[in-house]
Amino acid sequence: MALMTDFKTEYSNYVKIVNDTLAGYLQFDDGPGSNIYNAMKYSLTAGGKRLRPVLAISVCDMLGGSRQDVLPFACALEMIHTYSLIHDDLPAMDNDDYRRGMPTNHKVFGEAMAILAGDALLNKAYEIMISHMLKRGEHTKAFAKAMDVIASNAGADGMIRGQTIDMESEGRTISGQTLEYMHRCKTGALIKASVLAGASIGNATSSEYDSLAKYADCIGLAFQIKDDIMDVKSSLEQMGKQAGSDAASNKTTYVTMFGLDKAEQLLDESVESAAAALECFGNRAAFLRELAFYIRDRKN
Ligand code: GRG
Repeated sequence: MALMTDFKTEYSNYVKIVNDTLAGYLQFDDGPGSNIYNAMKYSLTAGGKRLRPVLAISVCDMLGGSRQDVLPFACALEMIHTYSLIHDDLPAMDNDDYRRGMPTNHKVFGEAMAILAGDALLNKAYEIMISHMLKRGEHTKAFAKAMDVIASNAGADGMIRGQTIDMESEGRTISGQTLEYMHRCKTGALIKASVLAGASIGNATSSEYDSLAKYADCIGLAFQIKDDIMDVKSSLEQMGKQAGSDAASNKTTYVTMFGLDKAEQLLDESVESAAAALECFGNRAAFLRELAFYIRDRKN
């Protein structure tokens, strides 16, 4: 299915709102130590699809929620995602030289500053969410619920757990079950947090929340399978990072485990299931439905 032009325009509009809002959060003076902001800004403004904030905002939009309220949470999600990429690229982890088409943070600012930039982005994310909650003084429960889902999915039972399994399984054979669990944590958890934060701020009913959780699980899986497929099929130019890095580090992926054809079939199935999970929203979910196909058809 070809992507609708409307979808691409709508997606770019969301990205613009996110980028403009992020810029506002990174104003700084040039006093001692302000270089930390240069390092944070470098990775945060290096590009990227902005998938997580786009998910949070579009889910909230679909439910008729407030843009003003969802934006700080959307930006916080992008900051958490960017911190994870900076740390993932460090010599102690994946030791990557390129990210988002540019030299990695530690290549430009040095390893110690890259660690701090990741830490500072993580902190900034919570500063932004908490200060928005305090400023608004109403809907506190919805904001707290969004923060709870973000914190738990980004932490030791979510993204960081996935990264731990990834590190520990390098060079070893893992089962299909462990592979799926690893990706559900490492990649899927923050994607799910993005969808559910948007759902909380948009005041989803409990059945809407459950449908969106199902959608999020399916696109999270699809995202990872596509990532694995691109790792064998794409070039550095397309991906903005070294292609073939999974094979080089002897990692189990959907492609090494199932072969390319089966991985592509699993990808199609996850995207179809994601679309099916949105049925209860009817036409209101057109953008989110297209987004699932975008995840399958993306080139980077
Ligand atoms: C170091 C705490 C810690 C966690 C790292 C997210 C992660 C866990 C590592 C990133 C490594 C990686 C390539 C994971 C596969 C999927 C993924 C998250 C890709 C990058 O996300 P995109 O494609 O990136 O949304 P952009 O640059 O578009 O935002």
